[in-house]
Amino acid sequence: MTIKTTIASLALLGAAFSTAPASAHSSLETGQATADSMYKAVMRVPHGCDGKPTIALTIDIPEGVIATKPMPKPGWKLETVWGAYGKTYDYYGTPMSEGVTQIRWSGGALPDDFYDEFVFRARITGDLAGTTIAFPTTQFCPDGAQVAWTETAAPGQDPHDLPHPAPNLMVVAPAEKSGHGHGHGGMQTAMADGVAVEAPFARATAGPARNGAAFLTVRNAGAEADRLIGAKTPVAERAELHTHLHENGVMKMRPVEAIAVPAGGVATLEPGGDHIMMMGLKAPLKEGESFPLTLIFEKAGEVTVDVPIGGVGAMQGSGDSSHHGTHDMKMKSN
Ligand SMILES: [Cu+2]
Repeated sequence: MTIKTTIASLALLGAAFSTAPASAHSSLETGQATADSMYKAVMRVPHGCDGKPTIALTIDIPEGVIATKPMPKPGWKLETVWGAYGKTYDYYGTPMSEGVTQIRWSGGALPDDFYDEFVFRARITGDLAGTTIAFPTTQFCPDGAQVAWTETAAPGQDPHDLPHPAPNLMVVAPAEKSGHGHGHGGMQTAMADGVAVEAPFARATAGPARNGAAFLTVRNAGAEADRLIGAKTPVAERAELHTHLHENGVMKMRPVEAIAVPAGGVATLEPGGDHIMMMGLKAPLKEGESFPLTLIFEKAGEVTVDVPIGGVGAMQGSGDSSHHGTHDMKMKSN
């Protein structure tokens, strides 16, 4: 393969270029999905054909992936091939025995120097829990040539040795959604998919304040980075992810889209830093009470914790503070 640097195309692509994968293989942006849930697949195609544009692309949908819906792409014609599934699946109470088995985008052009993404949504059925599935993907070129990402590893073979591996998706069993708090010194813990939420607390609200803040620590024992992407609670109209910024010597709060939780690392939401902002409280937050708060993670899904309410200026949970940071966590990582 030749390496070309085209200054004009780099400038044109701007920020989008920085998200191009390091590998030149076609791959799924999110390589892990939960069984019995909807999955948004973003197929990343890092180049066209060898020196020529890719003018069509197909993705084969494996058995057990149902209710597949591709996203139309401007400049490309979208077609689907339907076929019978190997069995009848239950789709929210409706039997489903056939559906999309291949998606085809055509009539567009992905120049060899560029990167593009092709998107679809599908339900990953429970049958696939604990397996790795492949989405064979083929790029078609103007002269009838193809770049086929369709190889799967034979038993005992390292998939990294394949020159053109099919994009893979690892399917994990559904996470335990019921956070089981162990009331150890006031500490609450809940976990899903290797992500543990520790020591949540909120500050009591003063007088008529209609907004409140909650703080907690997220520990990620998994091998993959995750992101906290939202929160909800029945005690407020909405909950936002916020951070604090220093601007001209003034501390300001800003909503943020997500809070990163690095693989094997921790995200700390604490006073003066990142926090969960609860807007439109339905009642004041009273010291000594608690409320449920659901945290939404990009990969681990939803985790609900019970948040104890401390004083107006609380800096940590109301439990025995000597346990803070020394608490032994039990983690489930699957
Ligand atoms: Cu805030």
